[in-house]
Amino acid sequence: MKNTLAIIKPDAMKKGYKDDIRNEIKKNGFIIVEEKTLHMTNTHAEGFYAIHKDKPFFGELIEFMTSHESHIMKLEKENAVIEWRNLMGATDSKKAEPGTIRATYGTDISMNATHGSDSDENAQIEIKYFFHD
Ligand code: 3AN
Repeated sequence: MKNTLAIIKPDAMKKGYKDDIRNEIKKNGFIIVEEKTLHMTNTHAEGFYAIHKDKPFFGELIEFMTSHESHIMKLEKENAVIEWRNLMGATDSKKAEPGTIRATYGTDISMNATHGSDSDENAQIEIKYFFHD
């Protein structure tokens, strides 16, 4: 599978990191096939993160994801899901390896700058969710 869904989240957008993160993505051999900037509504965010609806951090997650614009991208590269997760680093920015996007641009486990699909199956679902293709 060559595609994955990436999101530059509200914290990174607010701080003006959109272009820096896009450049890192391209420098690392990904093609940005489709992209759009979107201010998620509650409905968007709750649908996207439905898998986490019973988690204690769900309310906080929705509030964060609807707090500002996000930049949504369909990425293409061989082994896109794994390659993008490796470039992002660990979910918690404080634990992410130096040099990864989350270490460089994120703050902690909730404000972690970017999202990436966690499997080929979810990548397909998430790409459809935002790009309807
Ligand atoms: P990843 O985005 O690395 O796949 P998930 O799917 O476990 O991580 O979590 C989805 C999003 O939920 C994370 N990107 C993060 O913003 C948020 N999140 C995960 N765990 C926590 C937590 N313990 N407290 C607050 N937010 C969390």
